[in-house]
Amino acid sequence: MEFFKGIGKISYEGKESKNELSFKYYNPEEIVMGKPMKEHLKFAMSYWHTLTAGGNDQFGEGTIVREWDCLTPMERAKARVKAGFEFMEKLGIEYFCFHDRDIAPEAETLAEYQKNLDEIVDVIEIEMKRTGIKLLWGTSNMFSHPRFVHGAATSCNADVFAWSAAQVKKALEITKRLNGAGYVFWGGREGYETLLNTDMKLEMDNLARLLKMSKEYAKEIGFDGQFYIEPKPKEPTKHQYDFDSATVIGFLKTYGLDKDFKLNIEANHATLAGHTFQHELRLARINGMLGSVDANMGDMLLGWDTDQFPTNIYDAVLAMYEILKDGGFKTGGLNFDSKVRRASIDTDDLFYAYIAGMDTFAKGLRVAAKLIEDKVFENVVAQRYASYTTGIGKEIVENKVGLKELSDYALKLHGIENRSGRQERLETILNNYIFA
Ligand code: XUL
Ligand code: CO
Repeated sequence: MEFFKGIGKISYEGKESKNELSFKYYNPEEIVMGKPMKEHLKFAMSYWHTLTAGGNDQFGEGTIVREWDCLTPMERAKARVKAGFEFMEKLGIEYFCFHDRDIAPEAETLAEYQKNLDEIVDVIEIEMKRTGIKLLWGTSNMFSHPRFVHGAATSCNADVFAWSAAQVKKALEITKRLNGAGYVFWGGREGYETLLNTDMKLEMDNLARLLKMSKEYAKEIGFDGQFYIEPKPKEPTKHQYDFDSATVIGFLKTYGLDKDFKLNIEANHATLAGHTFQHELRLARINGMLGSVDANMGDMLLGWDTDQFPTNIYDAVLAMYEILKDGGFKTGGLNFDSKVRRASIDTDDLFYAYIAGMDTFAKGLRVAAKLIEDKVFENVVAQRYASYTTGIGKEIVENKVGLKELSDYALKLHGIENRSGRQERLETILNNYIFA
């Protein structure tokens, strides 16, 4: 059965093409910096936003009706699998990501729910074999159900901690069964609303405990996929413990978990934290923890996570710049944690959305590669910090001097000369690379 009728395989036609259902920049097999674009970009479909989202928000019900909506819960879940794989095949997307709850309906008991999951995983496994599409990462939804009202691993209720552990255990087993390259922890409700009722120390210790147990269990079952934490500063809780890259890196180091995790950086989460997307990626990169990316964008005028498809070329260039400088994705990829707007109710809106995101990142990749090949920023940065390559600067970075030696040196200085940061010149150069 075909779900997306009337839409065939989307192919690369180049920027002159007038066919809206074609790629203008994403040419999967084209070689950029020694490898095909598709291997650089590793696009993934988010199961939740693509197959289960219905357009509902805090103020209104769902607006989007899909063909599978009229089916019974398990039949609907199976139809979604088929639709998802058809969608990915048509777009040439080779990876997907899911939460346990996205793929199968919850049931009265945990055991029944797990049975539902197994039944759907069977169908997913068949589709993966048929198409060659792979699992980028799996995760567990421990935020939607009312039981997580006080959090999951950080809940004040130990039964909820136990339930969360059971959910992660099963999600890890599924992810291993589907040969997932990674596993994500996004702490949806791992935060607080008020400190007046919160034992912050216990909550953070418990969060680390669950992560440790998960790592141990993964080892036990032979799952060697990469573990990630996805930072987000707020929403749904007022304060989320995984606030941003810097906070997560500090947290992991405090609990001795920094060798076991990398970061999954989401663009809209970066902006919610008051950072640029590039800032979050840079911080992860320089700490050797850049793992994967949730590609989307927020609306600068709205203070929440709008999860829009990324069409901002400036951000895409700078994100790809950081990813290329990190040597490219290893286990990670670009997961479109993005959803169509509530008013985008047609089925083909999904195709337009993904094409827009994929073309934006493809162009971003091309521009970033050219910037790196031409060493545009590298030369500028090298020159800017040249004072650390000789003389007193060299002694500083080689840890050969202390306050006394530096004071002796400074006392002999006759005025200090600084050079221009040349920001506007650099912004112009960057624009010219984009416009080219
Ligand atoms: C929520 C979010 C999640 C994670 C996976 O803001 O980004 O969908 O990516 O749980
Ligand atoms: Co995300």
